[in-house]
Amino acid sequence: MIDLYYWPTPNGHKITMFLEEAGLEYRIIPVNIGAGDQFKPEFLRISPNNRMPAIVDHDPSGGGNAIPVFESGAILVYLAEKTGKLLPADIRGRKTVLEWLFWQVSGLGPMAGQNHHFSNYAAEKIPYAIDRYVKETNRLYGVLDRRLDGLHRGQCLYHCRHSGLSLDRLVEGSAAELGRIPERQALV
Ligand SMILES: N[C@@H](CCC(=O)N[C@@H](CS)C(=O)NCC(=O)O)C(=O)O
Repeated sequence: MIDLYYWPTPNGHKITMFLEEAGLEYRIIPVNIGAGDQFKPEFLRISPNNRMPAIVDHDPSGGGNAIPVFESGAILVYLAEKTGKLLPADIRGRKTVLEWLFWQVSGLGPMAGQNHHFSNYAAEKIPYAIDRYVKETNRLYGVLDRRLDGLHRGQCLYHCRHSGLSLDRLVEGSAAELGRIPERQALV
């Protein structure tokens, strides 16, 4: 059984999407980030960065004590290695998936977050900050568009030839996109 410390945000959805796709049994433990649950000491022991998502795997491969994992990218790789799903074993496919996974967690996620903060939530409207993050987010969406366009045109890279949905597509794609694609095998 996997405990998922979760709140319904894009970072949380990444993990529920994986768990559903892989058919793993899990239990959701809500972390209400609006109410400050992420700062509770018991959560800090699992997620030292005070952010959700995090998981605790009570049935780790090879047995032993339960394993806590924080950071969405690390959780996805952990689950992929645990199940053998969505992360190709071959060197080329694996590196491609990890490239796009790292791209998402280090680029698109944080930049879109800053964009939304300065554009929508900041009490003081700072044109320089808004311009900087809007431009960078647009650039990243352009990168994503070209990647998805290439995949849809059948120009996908080595790992795409293998069956199953891979982790980079899961991270890039939205739930809507997953539902839109008729044949999963056609994806990868
Ligand atoms: N790098 C982290 C980011 C996680 C993250 O930003 N989580 C947000 C919700 S999407 C959060 O917990 N925010 C709580 C806060 O800002 O205090 C990951 O990929 O897991």
